[in-house]
Amino acid sequence: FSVQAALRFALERQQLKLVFQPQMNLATGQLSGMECLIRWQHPDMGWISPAEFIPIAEETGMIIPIGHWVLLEACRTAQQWRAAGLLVPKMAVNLSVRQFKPGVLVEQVASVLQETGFPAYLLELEVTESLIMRRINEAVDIMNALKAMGVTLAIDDFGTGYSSLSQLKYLPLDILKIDRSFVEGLPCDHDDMAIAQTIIAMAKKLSLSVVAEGVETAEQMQALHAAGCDTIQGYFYAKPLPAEAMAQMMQRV
Ligand code: G
Ligand code: G
Ligand code: MN
Ligand code: NA
Repeated sequence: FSVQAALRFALERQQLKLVFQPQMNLATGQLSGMECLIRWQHPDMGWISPAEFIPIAEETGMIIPIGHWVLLEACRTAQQWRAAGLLVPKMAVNLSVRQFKPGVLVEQVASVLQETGFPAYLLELEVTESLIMRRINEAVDIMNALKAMGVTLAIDDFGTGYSSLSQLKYLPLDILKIDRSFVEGLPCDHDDMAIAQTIIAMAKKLSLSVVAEGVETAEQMQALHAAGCDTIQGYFYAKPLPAEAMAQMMQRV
């Protein structure tokens, strides 16, 4: 019984679930967005982290049906919230490199938006640096097509890959997410502080909005705010939540 078969089984038997992590706008203190994260609830092994199974899903190609399910389930859930009269903020969905295929991804996003009725302007897609740098030419075309549909684009785990902001200026990005490894040491670690301040200042000059990940303390939040960061995500504000708990954080229209 291979892991690939187990993943296919998991998808068919509804063992895959989505959780939603709220994001807070630092200027207003209000909910301003959320990131959708996958979980595997295995009947014997309990919760399995995506850090463990996403790489296997990528190797085996299972990321294609799983990625489609994530997008569809996320948009369907968020559209149900809207239909129930909730003020739904922007929702970010993670994409992996294997999903970034010409002739596949753009069509898939368009069909999911059409099928669910979820508006493109509320959908944000997160891509990692390594993804973009590995397939820069294809990536630019796909990203331009997604932008043209009205989707927001974010670069995830920024600072952990090989790209520089000078390369990023050629990409149609809207948001840069600072990796939590640089947030961890704030505000005491001078190197982390310098890196975070530099990333934020340069992102601003490129007109990108900045989301800091993994914010766990008030001190980290204050340091990021002072450095000009727009938005935070992390345990300090909220953990990734089941759909019902996420809905409770939203106001009524
Ligand atoms: O939420 P957690 O820390 O367990 O996530 C671990 C990793 O799995 C993160 O890098 C996150 O980006 C990734 N991940 C979570 N959900 C998805 C998803 O739906 N698709 C992809 N490709 N990666 C995801
Ligand atoms: O790689 P990506 O940024 O997509 O994944 C975000 C991951 O970070 C998720 O797995 C999520 O569970 C995790 N995460 C979210 N907030 C915090 C936090 O405050 N601290 C830590 N250590 N991890 C977090
Ligand atoms: Mn992410
Ligand atoms: Na990240």
